[in-house]
Amino acid sequence: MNIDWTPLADLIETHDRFLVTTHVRPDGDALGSEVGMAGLLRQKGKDVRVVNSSPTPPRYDFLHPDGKLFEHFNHDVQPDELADREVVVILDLSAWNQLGDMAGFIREFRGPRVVVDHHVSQDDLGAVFLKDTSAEATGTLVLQAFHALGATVTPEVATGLLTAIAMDTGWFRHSNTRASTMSAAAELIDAGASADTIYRKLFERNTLGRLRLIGEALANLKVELDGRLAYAAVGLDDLRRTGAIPPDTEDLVDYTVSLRGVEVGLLFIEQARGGVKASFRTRTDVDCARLASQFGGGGHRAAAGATIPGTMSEVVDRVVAAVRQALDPGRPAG
Ligand SMILES: [Mn+2]
Repeated sequence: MNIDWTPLADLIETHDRFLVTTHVRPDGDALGSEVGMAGLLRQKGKDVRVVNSSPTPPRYDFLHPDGKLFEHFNHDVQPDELADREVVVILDLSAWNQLGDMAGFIREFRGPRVVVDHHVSQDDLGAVFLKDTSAEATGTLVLQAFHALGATVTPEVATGLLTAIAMDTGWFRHSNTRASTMSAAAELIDAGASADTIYRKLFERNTLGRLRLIGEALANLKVELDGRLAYAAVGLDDLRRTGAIPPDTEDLVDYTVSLRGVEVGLLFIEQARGGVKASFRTRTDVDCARLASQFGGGGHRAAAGATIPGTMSEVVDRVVAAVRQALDPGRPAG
């Protein structure tokens, strides 16, 4: 699927001050795509601020070595300091609830809004949608924008976009990895991204807290339906006890689907602000986006999530019941 990038080209033609943002709890695709989009806009002579509703996880600090690109909304930057922004570019999300603390600001934003994204679920964000749900990552779409707008991929941008694509494909292992994914990666490596350096930054800088948290989560892994469903839960007290921080739970859900015979893997993470984040993964044709949407969330067929009100045990019960129903429709609910 090819996106028509004319709306973005037109906005670049007619505006100067851009705001770039992404979803809460940003991942590699979110932050790497921001590096790319900021690079593209700056190359076009634009004034760019990248402001996120969540802080940048330490795992991704290498994406802005001077520590200045990503600004934390309401912390590094106050809303009134963004009053001069003319256009907002929203990356890797299409749902209001993914904007976190910035949702109110974006709702009231008077200038044009552009969304560049690959998620299936979609709210009416009052935006121009530059979207391809078949893309493996938003980073791939940003790379397409470089081509369409005749911009040069610098080593810094290449590092961001390779991180984006690598993280959303599970380092080129998941079913969304295609020949074109590898071509994009090759182009980015040619442009100056170092795959081995990025790999080490992402996967070989674990903290002791994260490793201990993974150990505890696996020690308490639950298996149901003769091994077709596996799930783990991380409570706030688990974080405290192991010395882990909330972003340390990233990718932990992948262990649940690594178990032989598992069709759906779930990870439940208690949220400091209340409620529980549920992550859904499958390696079969179960539709995770649909499962998550039953709980007000969304995502992709193979990977989705929802933040659900309630205590850990209530949320686990409800979600596990829904997955049981999806895996075994003949069986009575509950
Ligand atoms: Mn993504």
